[in-house]
Amino acid sequence: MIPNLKEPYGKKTYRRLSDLVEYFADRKAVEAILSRDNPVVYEVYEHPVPPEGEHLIFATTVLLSGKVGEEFYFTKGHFHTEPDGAEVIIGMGGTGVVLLQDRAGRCGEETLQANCVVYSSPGYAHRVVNTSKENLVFLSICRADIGHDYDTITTKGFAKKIVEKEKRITTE
Ligand code: M6P
Ligand code: ZN
Repeated sequence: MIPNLKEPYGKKTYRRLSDLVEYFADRKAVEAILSRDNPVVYEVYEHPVPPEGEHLIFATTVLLSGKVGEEFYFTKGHFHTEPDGAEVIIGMGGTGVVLLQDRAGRCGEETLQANCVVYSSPGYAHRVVNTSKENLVFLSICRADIGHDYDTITTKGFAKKIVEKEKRITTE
């Protein structure tokens, strides 16, 4: 049984659609939503620890259900740097996909759901996508001195998109 680490937590971060403008493929759909609203896409609950290799970051993310155009809600996604360590992602509720992409741009995908573990090896960027109608909740664990590289994803993106077409979940 995996404990629900939403409580206690020391830090809560909201990521709204306005924080993700450059990540979604359909910019018109982004602007149309933002003209009415600025929905929360995900929340990260973190227990702060010293940024040292002996410690572990553990964070619970609640990724809401929704789409921007055809594309399902996702986390920004990032590589790790110096050290480029691994991350363990444990599903706690809902259903989705983890995109795992190496620096050469090769992208794989693994299912994430309750009681299921996805391992992001060193050298791989990870993005979680919620393909369900409920919240996708997952716990992530990695070493606390890990560096985060978001720039490579904002400039190059992921090679795969998870979309809904004619009511079917499809990878493009
Ligand atoms: C997981 C971990 C966290 C990350 C969060 C949101 O919980 O990878 O480190 O902050 O997902 O993902 P991102 O940082 O890519 O927005
Ligand atoms: Zn990570």
